[in-house]
Amino acid sequence: PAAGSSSGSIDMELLKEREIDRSRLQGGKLLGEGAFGHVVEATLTQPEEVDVVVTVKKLQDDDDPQARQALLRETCIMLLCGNHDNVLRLKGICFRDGPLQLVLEYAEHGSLLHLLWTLRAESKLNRTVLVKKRHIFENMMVEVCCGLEHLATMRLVHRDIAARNILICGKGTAKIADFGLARDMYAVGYHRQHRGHDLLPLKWMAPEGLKNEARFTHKSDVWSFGVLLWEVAQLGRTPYPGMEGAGRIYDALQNHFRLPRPQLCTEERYQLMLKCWKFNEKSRPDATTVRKLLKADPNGFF
Ligand code: ACK
Repeated sequence: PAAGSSSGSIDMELLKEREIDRSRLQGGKLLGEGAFGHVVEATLTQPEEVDVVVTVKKLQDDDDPQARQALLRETCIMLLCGNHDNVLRLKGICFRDGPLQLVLEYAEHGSLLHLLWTLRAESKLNRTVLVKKRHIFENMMVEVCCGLEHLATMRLVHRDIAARNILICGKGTAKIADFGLARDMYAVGYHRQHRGHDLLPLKWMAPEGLKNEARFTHKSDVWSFGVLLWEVAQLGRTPYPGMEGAGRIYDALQNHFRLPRPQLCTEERYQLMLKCWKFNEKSRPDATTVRKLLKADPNGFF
């Protein structure tokens, strides 16, 4: 099943295996809030180990059966995803005797998008900071590729690879984060469909996803990864400013229009982005090839 898709069943047995008793959680500060849900930092007590800091995601309206179903479905997908250092871990879920709560690994440094915004502000004061931090971002992009390779081996498609969904843990490790609620917190990157709750990340979507057929494969994640590279080189700016609507973006892409080359990257890095944005998905590299190309050009940013 495609991650984040509305298909796929809810496996209650699987959920029960990972149930966390809500009395083990002690809420802390609010990290973010939106119309559909909120994210808080919390402490999880562990029977025979030291307590850990975790992140808890809750729905704003737990009585909304559709939202609950969607979150449970996403949880099952995350549980099927297995463990990988570059995919944010789901520690468990509270679903009995109260609101649905997802217990996730805590990412000390927040999202990559946030980090890019901070870097943009810092670099206005002192441009040398960019060159100093270059290797950190190179490394993060390689790590995201490793996460994508893992998802591909698990036959999972993320469908929402973007800087807002990459979280940065201690020591600067980049992790592909869960999906769903970020959509709500960073509404600016999304487009609301006419009906329903669905918010679509149009500007990160490959043409086959934008078209009516709405097809998503590993190669559509590679397209989004190309947009992520562009976000890094643009220090977190939003792609295609002023261009709105699936039809308009699709037509532009079909007419060979692509995001322009950012000033803060090498020609080689831009060529890599263009490879990710091949109209025909069969011509796009897979995540393994992208990772090798990144490593071959270790000073591609800034
Ligand atoms: O962009 P941020 O710094 O990273 O601010 C948002 C906010 O909460 C609302 O989504 C941050 N966030 C989301 N998931 C986690 C997590 N697992 N650990 C730490 N911060 C998180 C996100």
